[in-house]
Amino acid sequence: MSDAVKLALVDYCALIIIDAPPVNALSVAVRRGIFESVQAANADAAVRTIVMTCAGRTFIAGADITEFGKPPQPPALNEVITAIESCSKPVIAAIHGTALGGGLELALGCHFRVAVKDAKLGLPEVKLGLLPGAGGTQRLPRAVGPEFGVRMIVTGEPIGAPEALDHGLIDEIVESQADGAIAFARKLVAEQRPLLLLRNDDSKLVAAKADRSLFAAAAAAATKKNRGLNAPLACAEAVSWTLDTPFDEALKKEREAFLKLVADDQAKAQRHAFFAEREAVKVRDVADGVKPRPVGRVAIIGAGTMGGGIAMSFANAGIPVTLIETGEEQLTRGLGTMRKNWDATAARGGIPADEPAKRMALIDGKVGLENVRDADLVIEAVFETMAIKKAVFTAIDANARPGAVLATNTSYLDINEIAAVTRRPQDVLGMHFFSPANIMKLCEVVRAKQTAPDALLTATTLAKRIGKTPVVVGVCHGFVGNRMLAVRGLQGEALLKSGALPEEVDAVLTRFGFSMGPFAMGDLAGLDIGWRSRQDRGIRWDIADAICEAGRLGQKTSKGYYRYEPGSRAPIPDPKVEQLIDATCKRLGLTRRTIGDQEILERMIYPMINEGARILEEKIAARPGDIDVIWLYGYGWPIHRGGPMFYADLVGLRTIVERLEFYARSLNEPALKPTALLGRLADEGATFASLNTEKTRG
Ligand code: T1G
Repeated sequence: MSDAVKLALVDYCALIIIDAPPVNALSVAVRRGIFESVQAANADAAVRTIVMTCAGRTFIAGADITEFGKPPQPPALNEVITAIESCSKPVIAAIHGTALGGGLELALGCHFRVAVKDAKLGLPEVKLGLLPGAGGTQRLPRAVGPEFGVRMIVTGEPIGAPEALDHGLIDEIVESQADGAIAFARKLVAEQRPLLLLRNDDSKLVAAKADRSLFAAAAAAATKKNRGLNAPLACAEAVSWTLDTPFDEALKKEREAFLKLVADDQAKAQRHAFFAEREAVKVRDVADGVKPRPVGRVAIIGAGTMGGGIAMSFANAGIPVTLIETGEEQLTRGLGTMRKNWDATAARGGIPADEPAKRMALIDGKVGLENVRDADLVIEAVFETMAIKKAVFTAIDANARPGAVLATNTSYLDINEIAAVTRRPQDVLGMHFFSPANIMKLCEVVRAKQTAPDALLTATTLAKRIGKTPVVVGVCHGFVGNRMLAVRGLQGEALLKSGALPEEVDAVLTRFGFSMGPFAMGDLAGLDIGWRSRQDRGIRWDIADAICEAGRLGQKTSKGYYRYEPGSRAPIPDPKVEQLIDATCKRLGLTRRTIGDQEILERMIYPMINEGARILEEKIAARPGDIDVIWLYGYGWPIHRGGPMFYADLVGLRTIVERLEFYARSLNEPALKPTALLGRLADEGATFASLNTEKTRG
């Protein structure tokens, strides 16, 4: 037996215990250990039942993703499951924590499944650009029905044990997994219950076989939101084989479909995203032994859109919040918005009906900055001007308790300058949340020159505790995400001057996979925000500024780069915008031309990649994978494209260098010249991935 899998005997029950931290993934050692243990237990005359359980915090969390892309080693998971199904004795899966992917597929090969109440069960392969590759597309629908099965597999969302029991995915909810399973096994023996394998049970397929429209409707609903991803459609097709293809033949087809997907760039991108996110949250260059400071209460300054969203994030995690405003009216408005948002979520069934009141009870609304005194972490989310930030930090410094971490939510500003107005620069850092702050996962944690390591760890630890993905970045204008966004925005302006229209640029980026193009996004956010920021810095974007000067500030004025019908958010191309662009270009003596889609894509994306390389050179971001995570979770970069730096490796750095050099010359734009790092990597035939950690090298 391998160390990862042990075999014990309890009365006449063989206990197969998988112990492969951190999540009992099905590495080759684990697969081999299970395979040998099942065969040994089945051959042992003293054994009458077999229980499969895991040590540690969870049941098997799936195949070992680090093995993907490498030569497969026997036994394959399908062989292990077949060995289980070949047992003449009942095999019971004892589930706690999560049974995901191959872990659930293995449990589906068992005769019975029991789980503790807070266990979760799911097939999330679609989130890795895959489909369940060890019989899940054929066994799960036989357990829960094809309509519910296709929804689980296409969304990849897990379900809890109670719902699993309701749908027949598990046979019983037990107090503790191993003891509960052993007791369940005793019952089986006493009742002489027949052994029925899912592979031989088509009882839940009868209705859908008789009326294919049932399954077709469920599959269509599940794949409706699919945006250019291959895996969801492949998942739905594989599940449909339960209705018309014999089990073993369908298993072969499933394997072929899996192998096709796993080799696909989309799956590589999603695997990269999975590991890059987990690497990004590990704070580098902090000495061992440094611990985060304890945080019992958080003070949020500003109850507006950002402050309210941030306060909700902490209350959602059960952390008490002091919400501070300058006046009762602003406070009441902010609290009202939070309550309305929670009520709406409860009305949709997203949280229990009594949760809004419980979470509101965690929010202590106060007027006056002196109320920061009880907080261990203070987050400022006030108006985005340096003067106001400095005034607020001066007041926070005068009132906050010693050792409190002082965070600013600024999107752009120099945090070293803000820290300098306090007597405690070592406690000052940035926590840049993204709107809507109670929804968006990304939090850029900005390390200023004097930020103490334990203050930094306090911010990243707390961000994770409230379900965010914290990425540590350095101080510069716009940090990482907004700095690259500004580069893309400038290229968007340049493309309009060259001859493109807003709807043409947006169409290229939505086809690339963004849910919304930059011009429609600008209209949604409000064009005056960027306009004011450019004015503050003495920068003029001729067309963007002309649009604002014409009173076209976006959806809030029913017109921006597009026009909007009353009550509608649907962007409609507006000939007046084309006239405005033409007039501006004529005034500037520019001749516009037709711009092709490929040129639009290259001029919008490659300069961003170049800026990402510059950010790495300046050590504002530690790894290319961090930049990918920031764009995936803060700016809606399409998951199946892996992030800007991952995408650059797919295109090839040599190609990107050549195209940037071409545009720099032909457009007379020296800023487009490739950075030294990009040029060096291209010359070496290297990739950005080579600068990542081992796991995120793809
Ligand atoms: N393989 C390898 N490593 C994994 C892993 C996996 N499946 N899951 C997690 N890890 C590592 C992770 O990289 C991190 O490592 C550590 O475990 C803790 O993870 C055949 C083909 C289980 C809900 O998609 O959803 O089965 O950074 O930080 O927040 O059809 O991990 O510490 O070095 O996420 O407590 C399908 C993926 C695979 C589940 C736990 N399974 N994992 O969350 O910890 S494909 C999945 C998760 C498959 C079959 C197909 C979560 C978790 P490090 P963590 P967590």
